[in-house]
Amino acid sequence: MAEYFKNVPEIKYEGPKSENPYAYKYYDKDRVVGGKTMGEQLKFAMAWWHTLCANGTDMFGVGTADKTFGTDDPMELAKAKVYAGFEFMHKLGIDYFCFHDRDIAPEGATIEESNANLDVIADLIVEQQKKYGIKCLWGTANLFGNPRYMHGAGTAPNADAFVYAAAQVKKAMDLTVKFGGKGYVFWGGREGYETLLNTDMGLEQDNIARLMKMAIAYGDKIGFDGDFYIEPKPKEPTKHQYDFDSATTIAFLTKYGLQDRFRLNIEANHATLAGHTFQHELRVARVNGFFGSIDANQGDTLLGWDTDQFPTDIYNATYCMYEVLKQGGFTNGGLNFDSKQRRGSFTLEDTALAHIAGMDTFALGLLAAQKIIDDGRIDKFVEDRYASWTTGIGKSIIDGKEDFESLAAYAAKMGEVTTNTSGRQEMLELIVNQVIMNTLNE
Ligand code: XUL
Ligand code: CO
Repeated sequence: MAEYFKNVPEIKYEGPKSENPYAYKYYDKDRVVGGKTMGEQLKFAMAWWHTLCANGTDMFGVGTADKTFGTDDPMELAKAKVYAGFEFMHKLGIDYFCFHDRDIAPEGATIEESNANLDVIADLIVEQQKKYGIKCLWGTANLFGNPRYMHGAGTAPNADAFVYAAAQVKKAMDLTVKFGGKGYVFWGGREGYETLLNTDMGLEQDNIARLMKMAIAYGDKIGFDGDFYIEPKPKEPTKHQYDFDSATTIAFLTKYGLQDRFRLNIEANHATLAGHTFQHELRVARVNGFFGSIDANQGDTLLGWDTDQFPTDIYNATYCMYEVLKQGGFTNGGLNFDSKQRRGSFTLEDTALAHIAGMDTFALGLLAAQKIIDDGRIDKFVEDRYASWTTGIGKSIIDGKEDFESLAAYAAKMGEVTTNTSGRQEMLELIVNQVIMNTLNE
């Protein structure tokens, strides 16, 4: 069988001192961290669309990378991508993949033709899954690329576009179940608006909730026992997207009674675009019971668009893995690299090196996050900071024993607040630095 990533060897763990670019310095898959192996804690997934399809095309120029895998026939190319993708995941030790329907097989002239193309490729994917023991993390439908979705899919003003979207989601869910996927993602790239002058916002949101309810009902019929996810993003491609950020999305899910089956798929670069940190978005999801899965990339804070870069920022990875560990780890979710190499890094070797860099960054983040927890100083500081809620008047408020009258009387007796203590932000930041440095020097 053809080898596609010819210059990429099987990537092994060689430790932090290794200078071999084709080796992991921190990702030691079987090492136990926080009660699970690194492989189980991190659950890395390859994004079919970026890794196998993205060729560096941007608004100003054609592709720079050759992702034709030796053929220009659309179905032959789809098959070649299956072989190339599994070879790649196997070589890197990546156990999961994520896909859109249109990444894996070309769209035909009719729904039937598109679905027939999908069926051919899906059988090949299942064959390769068995061969390599690789799983599907989540599936989704591309409801944004085709011109039929120019005004949206689940939020389209034109009911026919909604109908087509429902048909596509149905098939994408069938495929997800066929691949054993435990997640189904809704990312609403066109589910938003450009101007309120032509938009019925209330109806649009009611309708996409209807689409999601139909997905839950259909999932129950076909035995989908995983999680549905919404992937918040504030803008791009539409000016304003309804799933702006975690908080907005949680309000939407709660309003429409979708909270039992839906969780969030948080993407680092989408957090940046919403003006939040990645950790903020994860924390909002976690404390409200909506933590699900992660698209692990990074943006450039100087740019206002979704650069989908491979993650190399140790702080962000550490803070992210801190949230994951505090959550008790992933259940159905994992870390999907919704990331692409830069346009100038145009070789297949770069595709591998970019993943290695991203995986090592998150492995280091996991090690540092576990160390922060084991070290205990940060958690202890937070606990002490809220100690006034565990005794006296604080406890009494939490126990529901107080009201405005009793508190006004208490305040009159108490007088001015004299019990504030320093927030010690700089000291805490230094502790994080110290722990990360110790992790690096281990
Ligand atoms: C786009 C994005 C998507 C979703 C899946 O910004 O993140 O690739 O992850 O549709
Ligand atoms: Co994403």
